[in-house]
Amino acid sequence: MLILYGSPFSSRVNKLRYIANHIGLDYEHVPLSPLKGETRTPEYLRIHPAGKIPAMVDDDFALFESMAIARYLASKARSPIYPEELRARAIVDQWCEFVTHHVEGGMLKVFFNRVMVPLFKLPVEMDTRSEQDGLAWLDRYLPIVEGQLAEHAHVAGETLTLADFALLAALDPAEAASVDLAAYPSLTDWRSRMRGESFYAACHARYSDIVDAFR
Ligand SMILES: N[C@@H](CCC(=O)N[C@@H](CS)C(=O)NCC(=O)O)C(=O)O
Repeated sequence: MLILYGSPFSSRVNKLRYIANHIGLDYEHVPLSPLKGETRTPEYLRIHPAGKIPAMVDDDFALFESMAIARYLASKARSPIYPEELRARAIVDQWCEFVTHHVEGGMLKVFFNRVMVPLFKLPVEMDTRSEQDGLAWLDRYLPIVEGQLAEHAHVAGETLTLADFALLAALDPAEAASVDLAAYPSLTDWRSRMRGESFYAACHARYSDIVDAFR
């Protein structure tokens, strides 16, 4: 049995749920929350030694790090969202890395400071410098993704790949974090197409609904 662990508050968890739904994998979702201490049990620490989400168990095989899990799921299903041809796969990996480090990295700095710190009364001060840094990252890196989507139907070219799921999940916190994406019309169009897909609706209508449920 395939089990995906992690709260739907985590966009990295949702990335894997979108992928598993798209591929049509039979899986169980166990929505453990780090904020409730549910990822610090001895059982879970055997799956993820740092007590983070997401993590996955496939029968007797455990894995953590969301992109490693994403690649495992797609490869297991031999899905075209992770092409086997060397150069096609390298291009998908390139965009997955770019999106994860720069776009997700920027968005999470903003989301953490604007939403998570006040919402969960975290024992840290809102860090304006980190928030502004996140916005600067988005200002620097989103135009590059916009340029790619102005020329191609998908992030890594003309077909749906892991890079689309990585970007979709990375951008999910935008509304909740008041990050305006209107300056990026091709990205906005791509995003509404992706959010209209059944793999997304099987998780939620909008990610902001998940955040609002905690308000
Ligand atoms: N690079 C990791 C990041 C994992 C991560 O930091 N997850 C967050 C939630 S999105 C978490 O578990 N935070 C709680 C903690 O650090 O204890 C991945 O992509 O899986």
